[in-house]
Amino acid sequence: MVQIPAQPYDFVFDPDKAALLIIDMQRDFVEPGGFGAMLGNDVGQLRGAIAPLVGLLAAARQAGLFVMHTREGHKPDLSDLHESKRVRGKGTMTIGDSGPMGRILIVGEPGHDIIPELYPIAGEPVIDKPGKGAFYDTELADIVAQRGLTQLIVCGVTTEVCVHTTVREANDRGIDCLVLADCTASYFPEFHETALRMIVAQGGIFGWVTDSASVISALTAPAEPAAG
Ligand code: TIU
Repeated sequence: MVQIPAQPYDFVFDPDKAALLIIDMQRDFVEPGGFGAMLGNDVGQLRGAIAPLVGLLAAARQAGLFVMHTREGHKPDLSDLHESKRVRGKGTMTIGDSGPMGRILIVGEPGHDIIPELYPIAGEPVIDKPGKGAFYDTELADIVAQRGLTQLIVCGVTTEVCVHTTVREANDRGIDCLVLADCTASYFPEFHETALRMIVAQGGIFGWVTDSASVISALTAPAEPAAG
């Protein structure tokens, strides 16, 4: 057990029951020509999270922390795409249409894949999710149960959409979430700040917030001597 300084109070980190969950660090969200850009966003707003995440991921792997990745997207036949999501926004292009990185938000297309800087390695589950939350219609709850996980260190994009939805889903399943301010990002900086404040308000109604340096310190801290 290691105490990690956090808001609204210290997070008691138990690496044996924790995992790093990296949400949707896909080309479709952080590179031009993908889903995020199609929605009218400035994808450059998200890129600041990449460098801190690279450092965190290296430290997590070094420490042997269990790592999971998610990708938002849909099957090529769109059988897992609700019509409500397909038509939302009334844009000229939508999910499944062809763009510069292949069909938008479709599994197997270049844009759907995780960015090279954060590419998963063997042993790190990649959870494909059709919704904003990582628990909806995925195997994540089974993995959490099988491994006895009770803590998630949550990173990725975007703070107020897929990160927030996942944190809320996890919270209702009895999982403590520690969200990293520098390893999450939004197309709207003010939404990022407010989303983080919403997590820690009311005594940590959805969880805790800290930064990658605090987690890296905890991951590299010498083990506590055994009691007695
Ligand atoms: N649009 C937006 O901010 N986010 C998403 O659609 N998905 C995720 O957050 N991954």
